[in-house]
Amino acid sequence: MHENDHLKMPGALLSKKGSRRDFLRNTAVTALAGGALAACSIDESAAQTLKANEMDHSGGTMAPNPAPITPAAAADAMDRMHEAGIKSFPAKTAGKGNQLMQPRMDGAVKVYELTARKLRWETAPGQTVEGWAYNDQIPGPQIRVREGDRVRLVLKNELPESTAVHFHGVELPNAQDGVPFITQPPIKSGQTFTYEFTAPNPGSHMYHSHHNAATQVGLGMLGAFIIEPKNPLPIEKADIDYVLVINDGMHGYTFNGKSFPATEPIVAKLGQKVRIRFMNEGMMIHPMHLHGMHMTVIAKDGWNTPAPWKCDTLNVAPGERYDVIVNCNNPGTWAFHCHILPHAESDHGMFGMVTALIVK
Ligand SMILES: [Cu+2]
Repeated sequence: MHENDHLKMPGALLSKKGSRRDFLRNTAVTALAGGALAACSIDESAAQTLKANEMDHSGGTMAPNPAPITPAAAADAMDRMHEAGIKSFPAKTAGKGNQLMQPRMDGAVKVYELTARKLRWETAPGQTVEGWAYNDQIPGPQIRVREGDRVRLVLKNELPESTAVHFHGVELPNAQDGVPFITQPPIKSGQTFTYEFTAPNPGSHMYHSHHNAATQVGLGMLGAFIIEPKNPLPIEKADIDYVLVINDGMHGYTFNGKSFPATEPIVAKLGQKVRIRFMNEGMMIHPMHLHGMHMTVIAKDGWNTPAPWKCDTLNVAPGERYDVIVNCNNPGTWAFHCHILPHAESDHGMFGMVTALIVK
């Protein structure tokens, strides 16, 4: 593939092609690292078996390999690939996004300095793509301020094209809204632009590019912008506060910039309460489904729900944020994934929008 082909390709297509090819290579590598016997030959034969099987179904052509493939062997090969993917979870990759950023204080003003630039980003083991990022992270650094804080965000643009930062969901004075030609000139390559405001409506918000956004956000120019309330409700109190940014751009189907098996599990102790802040920065709806326990929805787009409501599958549309509480009362490792199944699983195993909630 040419280096810039991903700019033209729909993310889903890239994800599927990339994941199938790379998944085999990756699982072989991770299985070997874990000491599994003959992992490479298992995976290669599994791939050939499945490929031959697919050919039999599609055109009735002869399998390219000498040995005839039995359906049972093909089924076993499929199982081995699924198992290898699960066993490698959580797989290590270079780079971690969504890291909490500490501001620099200028008097009483919290100053966040961001630089937008290109990088290489590993979404799953061995699967490295071009990314456009804030401070070399995808998602960009997690910004958390308190309602009423004075906030200054300074963006330096080292990208080859213009950009701007929009604070999605934050009810700001018009001049701070970050939309080129509506509220500000574009921040051209090499320029620096400063936003400053007093943090208004609390809740789970986002920041992202609002210029050539399908490309820029798809390549990683997004992050969580959380305004903590002065007076939190009792139901908001949780032992673990986890931000889960969903995206489906050029990097495929990702949670916090990573695809399964490189996604990060949420780990809790029995009896703990976990708050999950879903943020969809993608272009598709992703029904997030948790096994074993229900989720209690306490806020939508940062606004507290009139009455909390329960579910196990929660549709998160582009631009939406939902805050949920999970009462971790059921021990075990629970699958936690998007329920549009082609975003999560193929005949080669799980990929993309899959992680786990582990209750110990
Ligand atoms: Cu999905």
